[in-house]
Amino acid sequence: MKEINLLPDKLLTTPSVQIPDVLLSFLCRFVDALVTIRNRHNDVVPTMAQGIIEYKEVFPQDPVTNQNIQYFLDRFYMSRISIRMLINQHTLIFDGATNPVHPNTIGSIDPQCQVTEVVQDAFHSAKMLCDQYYLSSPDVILQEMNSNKKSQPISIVYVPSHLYHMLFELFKNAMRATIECHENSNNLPPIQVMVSLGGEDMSIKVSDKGGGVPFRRIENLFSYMYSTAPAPQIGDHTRTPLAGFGYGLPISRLYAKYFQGDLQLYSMEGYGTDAVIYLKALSTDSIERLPVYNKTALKNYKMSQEADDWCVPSKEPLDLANFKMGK
Ligand code: W6P
Repeated sequence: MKEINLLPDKLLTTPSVQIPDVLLSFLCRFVDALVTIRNRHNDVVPTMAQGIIEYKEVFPQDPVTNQNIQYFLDRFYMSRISIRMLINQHTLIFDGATNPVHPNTIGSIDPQCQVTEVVQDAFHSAKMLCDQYYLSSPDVILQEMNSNKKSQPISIVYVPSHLYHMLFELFKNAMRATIECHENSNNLPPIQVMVSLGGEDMSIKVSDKGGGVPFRRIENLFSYMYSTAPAPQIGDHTRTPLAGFGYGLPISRLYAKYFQGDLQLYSMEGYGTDAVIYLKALSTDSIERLPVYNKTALKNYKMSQEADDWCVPSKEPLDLANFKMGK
């Protein structure tokens, strides 16, 4: 429909090619319907989180349920990211106006997304939250290495809002760790950010000296079940806590994976944590990654109910675990 408007005016105004009013009004109603659908599903993430909280109030957490919830929600939220991306593209492209701040964007895609600008925006927002909550915040040291065009700022084709979401989450976690680890000291070690562009990858490393996380616990940071907890009731609970009570990390990793990237944590307990976002440098590699519902998917739900093929600590079959819980 947008492309029809690119035809010569004299052709567009011929009786045969002219777009009928009913079609134009249908297009408007379609955009309105999309906006309604998008709004209706705004709260899906906290609603599902509440469901898990309610489940945990009644049943103990077990590895099998955790694995199935993880598998389901990763795929469910990946579909959701994709559907909302499509809705956003349609509504942004059909509302006619271009974004005055970023005139080159196509819907939510910026063909020249300035990575360090998004890093600074996300850091600034996290810093404000951190200052509000803890009355202080660490500084940032930002470096970049553009191996393709030395001395030029790094830019990629990307959805800036997705990049912002991931970085904001990493900064909140890095700041919280830094502050809680250096409670009794008056100078906080800065958060270091390295942005690097190669021939295949564009990588962003966020490093904190917040004392790190034991290796055994890293996986739990991405678990929907283990990282769901009711918001803390202590202190000022009109404000949301800085980090650690939500789905920030698993969903940030999905944003990275959505365009064939990834998000990984490398932690050294006792020292600090490096969080790395890997994105594709080339738009030709940034293909949408979507789940498929088939027999393999079905098998994934059944598989975890069989006995583990490694001894100590063994993962027990579901029926045995249930038996032990007295059901
Ligand atoms: C931590 C835990 C964490 C998660 C994500 C990013 C950074 C950090 N630092 O200590």
